[in-house]
Amino acid sequence: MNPDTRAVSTRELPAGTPVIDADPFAEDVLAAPYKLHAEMREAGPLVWLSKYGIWASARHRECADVLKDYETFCSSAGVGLANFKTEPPFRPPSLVLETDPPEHTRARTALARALSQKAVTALQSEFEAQADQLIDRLLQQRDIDGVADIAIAYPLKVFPDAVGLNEEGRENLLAYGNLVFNVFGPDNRLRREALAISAEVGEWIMRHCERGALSLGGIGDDLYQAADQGLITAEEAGLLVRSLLTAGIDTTVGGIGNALYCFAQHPEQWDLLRRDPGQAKHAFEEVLRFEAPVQTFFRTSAKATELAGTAIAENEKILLFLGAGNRDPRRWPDADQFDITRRPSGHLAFGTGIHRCVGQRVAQMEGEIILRKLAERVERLEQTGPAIHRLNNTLRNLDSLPLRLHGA
Ligand code: OVM
Repeated sequence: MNPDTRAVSTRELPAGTPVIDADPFAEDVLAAPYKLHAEMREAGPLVWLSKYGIWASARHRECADVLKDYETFCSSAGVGLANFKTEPPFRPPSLVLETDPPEHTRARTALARALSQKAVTALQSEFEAQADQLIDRLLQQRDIDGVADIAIAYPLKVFPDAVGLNEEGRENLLAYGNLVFNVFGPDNRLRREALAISAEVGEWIMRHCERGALSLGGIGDDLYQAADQGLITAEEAGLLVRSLLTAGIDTTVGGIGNALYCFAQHPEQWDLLRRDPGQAKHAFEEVLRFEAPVQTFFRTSAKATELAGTAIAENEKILLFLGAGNRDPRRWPDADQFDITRRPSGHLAFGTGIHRCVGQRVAQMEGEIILRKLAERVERLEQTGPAIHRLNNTLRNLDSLPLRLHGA
């Protein structure tokens, strides 16, 4: 059934349930979501979204509690609005994102090995060299687009290189991530446009997940070696490469773009980072708290349960506003303030629990390196035009950020 037109108003809600009629996936809300986030957060720990007939939470505690209780709130029915038990998924489900234990555990183990601290540390010097080269070029250019020239250019070079892909057709990686994250949302324009290109882009992606498309010694090859060792099948290795290519690009593009946006908008915070570029890792975490690239994920109740005193039936969707939880004043003082001196740990931008981002060390390294090197070499990030957001049902991402780089 079309999730937009489900007859939901008839459901009998527990007495006192806060009802939100606004559509969090409306385009004006996606462009500026934080006002509605605050409304939902203040309405209660758990709210009912009447437009979709689902539960939602915009508070830090409840989002974290749901993510940690993977037995009650499962992922195998999909982590978007569509319920895989009643609507067939648009692509074979992810072996790691859209599964529960015990299936999840094996896939996760293979990915965690390929993305271990040791594997990530081995990438560091190349990631640093690529950042240096990029910044050399951009300081000559001076007037740049922070999104195209840094937030896209850097991750789209270093991460597919690390996975083992060749250079050709990498724009398909951006298109694919963008479309998968749109498909998590309701049946709106963004989702329909994503589905319209999913066959063609998906076919390109699947071809590049094959063993023959991946260079030896890369992260992708490591997953096929796990198949050689019998930990997973070769077919599973291909689908796990697909997970890397789905989750590993648009998310880090968003993180780096949002970082440039935060610092362009808060020059006093850039001055603080410039005084101690060693704080770049910490500062990137504050960016992720403040402007989480992945704003939302859903779970589905695997059994009847209770959350924050409210009864939830079996097989109901619950939408978790991670980006709103990250600005919950119950968890952080002055939560709506971008402040790199605060303690941002505990933010939900990587999720939490058994599905917490398995690639987070790669993402953190990309963000840390690019911010540290920019802070060492750029005195001022002057915003020379309007920041334009790229609307997506899940991601908070920029499309354009005109900048003038003032060399130090
Ligand atoms: C996957 C996948 C897709 C989207 C997001 C994600 C943030 C994972 O295909 O496994 O994690």
